[in-house]
Amino acid sequence: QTAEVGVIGMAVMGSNLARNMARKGFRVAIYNRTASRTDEVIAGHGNEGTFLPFHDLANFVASLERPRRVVMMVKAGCGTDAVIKEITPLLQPGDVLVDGGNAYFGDTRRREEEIRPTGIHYVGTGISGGEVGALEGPSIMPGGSKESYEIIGPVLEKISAHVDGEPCCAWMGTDGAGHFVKMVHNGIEYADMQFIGEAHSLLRAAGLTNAEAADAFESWNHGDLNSYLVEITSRVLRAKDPRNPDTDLLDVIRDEAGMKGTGTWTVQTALELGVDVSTISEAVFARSVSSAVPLRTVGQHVLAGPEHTITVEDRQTFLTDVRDALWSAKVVAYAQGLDEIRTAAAEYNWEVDMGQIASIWRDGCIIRARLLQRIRDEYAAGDLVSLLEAPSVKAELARCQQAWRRVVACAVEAGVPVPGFSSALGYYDQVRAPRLNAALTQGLRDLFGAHTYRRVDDEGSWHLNWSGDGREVRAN
Ligand code: NBP
Repeated sequence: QTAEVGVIGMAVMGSNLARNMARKGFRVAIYNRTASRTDEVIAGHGNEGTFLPFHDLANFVASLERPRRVVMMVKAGCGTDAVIKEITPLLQPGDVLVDGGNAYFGDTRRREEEIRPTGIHYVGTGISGGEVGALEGPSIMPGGSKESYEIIGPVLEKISAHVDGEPCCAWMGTDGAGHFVKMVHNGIEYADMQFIGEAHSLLRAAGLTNAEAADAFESWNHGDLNSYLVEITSRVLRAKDPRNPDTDLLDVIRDEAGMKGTGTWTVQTALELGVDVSTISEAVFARSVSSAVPLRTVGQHVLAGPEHTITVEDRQTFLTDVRDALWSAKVVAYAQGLDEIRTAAAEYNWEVDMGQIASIWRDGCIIRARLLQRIRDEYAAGDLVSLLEAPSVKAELARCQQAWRRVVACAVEAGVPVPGFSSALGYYDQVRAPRLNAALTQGLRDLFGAHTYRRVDDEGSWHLNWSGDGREVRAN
C-alpha cells in the first residue's frame, strides 16, 4: 500500500496533524527519529484512519506516491536542518517538502533557495491553532512555488479549519511568505493578549472581582469583540486554584509572562522594514518588564505615584468605555501587522492578498475573531493603504475614539499601566495628524549634522548655513 502524504515528527503537533489527515481519509505515512513515538501513535490512534508507520526514513520516502508530499513537524531550527539534510537525497524533482514548524521566515527563504536547484519544492508553512487546532483543523499559511501549492494545497485545505465551506488555508506567496504571515499572526496575538490584560487591569482597578471581569469579557464576546482569546479570558478569570478552591487561580500564577520569540521576530523585522508595529513591540516589552523581577522589586519600593485605583461613577459606562478602547486598540494591532506584511511583500516580491490572509485567520488559529470577517470584506471591496481607512473600520473608530481617550486618560491618572492602549492611540493620532514633530527633527538634524531638509514649497533638499551667513543652499 502506498501513502498519499507523509508526516515526519511525531511530537504533539506532528502526531495530531497526521491524525487529522488520516481522519480526513488520507493514507498517511509517519516517521519519527525516536521510533517509540511512532509506535505510540499507532498504539493510541491507529484505528482513526490509514497509517503507514516507518522506523526508517528511506522506507518512509519510498512508500509515498509521486510527486511526494512530506510534511515536517520537528523542532524549528536545527531539527528542521537535520531532517532536510537527511531527506533531500531521498526525494526527487517535483516532490514537495513542507516545513510546518515555526521557522523564522529568513531561514525559510535561505532553505528554499538552497533546495530549489534540486527541483524539490520547499514549502515553508505557518500552522496556527496549537495542538487542538492541529488535530481538529488549524489555520494554515503555506508559502512556496505556485506549482507546489497545486500538489500540497488540496491536502492542507482539507485538514484546515473551514468557515462557510471555505478552507482557512491559502497560498501566501513564494519562499518565506507563509512563515512571514504566521510570524505576524503571532505578533498580533501578543498585542491582543496585552490589550486583554490591560482591560482586565482596568476593571480590577475599578473594583471588579475576577468573576465580575469574567462576566464583562463574556458579554463582550457576544458582540464585535467576539474572539477565541476573549472567550478563553473569561475561563481563565473564573478558574479556581485547585489547591485552594476559595482562591482565584489567577491570583496564584506568578505575574511574569514567558515568550518563545516570534513576537520578537515580528518587531525586529518591522524595525528593519521601517514599519511601525508599536502595539506589538509594547506587548513584547511588557512581557520583558513583567519578567524583570529585580527591576520591578526596586520600582515597587522606590517609585512614587497613584495607588492604581479608579473611582467610577457609573460602572456600566466605564465597562462600555473599556470595551471600546479594547476594540480600537485591537484594530490598530491588525492594521500595523497587515502593514508589515504589505511592506514585506513589496520588499520580497510576494503576491499577497490581504483579504485572503484575513479570511484564513477567521478560524482555526489563536487570533480567530469576528473582526476578521470585516477585514476580509473590506479588502475584498478594494485595496487599502491601511486597515484604518476601511469605511466600516474608520466609522467605528470615530465612534469609539472618545471612550478610548477617556480610558487611557483615567489609566494614566490612576497609575494603571496601559502601554498597549496608549501606544495604539498614539499611532492613531500620529497617522491622522496634519503635521507631526518631524519638521523640527529635520531642522535639528540639519543644524547639528547638515543632514538637510525638504521644503513644503519647493523641490530638492536644502541646507541652512547655520553657523555662517545664514543663507540656504541647495544640497546635492
Ligand atoms: P517539538 O518542537 O517539541 O519538536 C519535537 C520533534 O522534533 C520530535 O518529533 C523530535 O524527534 C523532533 N526532532 C528534534 Br527535537 N530534533 C530532530 C532531529 N535532529 N532530527 C529529526 N527529528 C528531530 O514538537 P512540537 O511541539 O510538536 O512542534 C513541532 C513544530 O511545530 C515546531 O517547529 C513548533 O515550533 C511548531 N509549532 C508548534 C505549536 C504548538 O502549539 N506546540 C504550534 C504551531 C507550530 P524525537 O522524538 O526523536 O526527539
